[in-house]
Amino acid sequence: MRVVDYSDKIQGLSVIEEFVTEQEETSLIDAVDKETWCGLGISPNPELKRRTQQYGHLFSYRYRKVLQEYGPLPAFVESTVARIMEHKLMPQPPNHLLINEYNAGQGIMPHVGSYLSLSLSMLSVSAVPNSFIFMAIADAPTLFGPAILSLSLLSACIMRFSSIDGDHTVDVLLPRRSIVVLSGAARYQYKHSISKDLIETSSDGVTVQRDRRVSYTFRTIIAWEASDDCGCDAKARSKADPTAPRAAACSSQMT
Ligand SMILES: O=C(O)CCC(=O)C(=O)O
Repeated sequence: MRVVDYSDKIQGLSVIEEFVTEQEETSLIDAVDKETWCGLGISPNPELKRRTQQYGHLFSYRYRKVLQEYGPLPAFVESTVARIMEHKLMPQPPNHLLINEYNAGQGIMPHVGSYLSLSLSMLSVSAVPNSFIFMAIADAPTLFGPAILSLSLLSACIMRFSSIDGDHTVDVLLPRRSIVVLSGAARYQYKHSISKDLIETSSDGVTVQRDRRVSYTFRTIIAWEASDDCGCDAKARSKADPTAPRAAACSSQMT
């Protein structure tokens, strides 16, 4: 394992390379390929334009809330979760695992990881308070805890981080079998996205040839339902007090 610390570019952002071995990658892929995928017209979450699986809890993109507790995360992910906790990458064990599959032409639109809000009628629609401080002010709990992790399997990709005030963009290489850790500003003050391109070139000239990519995203659900306060004045808020962890941003998960 090798930690690549991006905190000089974005506070709270790091990538741990070789987080899982090749053998572990194969078992993680075999495990999900035996399970049922949803998305692309298949329930739950038929509206998603890529295939997904959820474990621990079922989050509905349509209703913007957690609908069901499935139970503990599956056994095939136990050793990965143990490693996450051993390295103190999350303050609390994850209770939600989202698996995304990206094939040719599939990516994910810019969104803040604190909230998976969606409107079916628009591609980029909603934003929410996303800090504990702001939660108290707005009485609007966020759904997920302060660290979000995503493990890249089968393919590398470039994740683009764009500050919610639009002033700063950083492209980060997520190598195959690495895990990216989003906390602090990376988690609350930046949107992240992945392009649909099969050949991606980052702003600093790194080129990635994408293949089928499967990501395991680990989160801790802290509330089942988020506020309807869409926080559309997020930009104004973050400009007003850029140091406070209270920025919100528009999010979209539709692609
Ligand atoms: O695929 C990834 O690594 C990120 C997934 C993600 O950001 C999400 O599903 O919200």
